[in-house]
Amino acid sequence: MTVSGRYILRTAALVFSVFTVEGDVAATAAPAVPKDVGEMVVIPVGHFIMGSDKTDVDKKAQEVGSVKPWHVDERPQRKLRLEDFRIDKYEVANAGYRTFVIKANYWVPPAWARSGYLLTRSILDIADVDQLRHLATEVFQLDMDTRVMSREQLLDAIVQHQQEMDQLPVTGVTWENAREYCRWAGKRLPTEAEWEKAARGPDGREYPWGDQWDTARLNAGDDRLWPNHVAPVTAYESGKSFYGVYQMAGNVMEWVEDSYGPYAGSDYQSVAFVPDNKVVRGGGWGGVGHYAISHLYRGAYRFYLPENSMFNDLGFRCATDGAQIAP
Ligand SMILES: [Ca+2]
Repeated sequence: MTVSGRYILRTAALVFSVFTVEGDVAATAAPAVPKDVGEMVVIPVGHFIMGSDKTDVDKKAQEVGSVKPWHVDERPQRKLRLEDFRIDKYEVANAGYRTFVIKANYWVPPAWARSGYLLTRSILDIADVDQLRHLATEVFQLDMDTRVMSREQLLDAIVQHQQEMDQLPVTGVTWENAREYCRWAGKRLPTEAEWEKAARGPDGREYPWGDQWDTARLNAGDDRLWPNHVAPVTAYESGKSFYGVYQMAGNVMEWVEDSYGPYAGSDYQSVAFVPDNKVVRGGGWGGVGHYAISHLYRGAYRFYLPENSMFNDLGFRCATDGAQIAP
């Protein structure tokens, strides 16, 4: 049977156990990295604007229950120079992360155990019609009348649903999981500075597409197009950054390499400045409450989470040094 990472799915009706594989996978020191681990964009050497000198004069942060005043950790605004680097054009998608899980025999995101994403076709093929019906309704939660569907129709519906899930960003991964994926793919997490340059361009844009807030250019959680809130990683072409990087605002928040700390020259002090808190950028579909606050999607906005956090609006993308694409 095909092996699919460290994974066991149990449902009331049936138990599918997918065990770690034969020795050849675990024993291979450096499994071949497939080509589908993510198109990259070159961010050329040069200066960009990091941070901001804005002040929360109207105490907007308090209105939404934020203890931290807006902008306080973004100061002072600086002009920094970075060597050229590359960054993933899209958030890391489920499909790429699944390949990593299988090839590297890595831990499966807990959400996949509930969503059935890792159930392979070979496993589905041995399920009878009642088991497929149960999977379709209880695990995949397909919105269709499964009582009238044949075994083949159920299989087709499940496979199509899995293919749609391929294109969604992976979520529910810790900072370490994200780092391990990037390392496996021959990459690394972007630094906080690299992430901000890729998002804001060379001229310090407020949002990836420009300075005006525009809810049509990002998934801030109030877009009814997406039944489970999260959009495919290739969506929102109109919201891409100066360098052509997608969804640097919204969809899923993104881990970066750095721990949360004060910028050089800042006198702001915070108990949150500890190594275990990692910076998270870009804002996600979860937002705050049930409406999008434009502030959370600004290119300069800094958020942080303990490094073992897992959320369904938290993902990542990778970066690597230099402008040269490896053959
Ligand atoms: Ca994002």
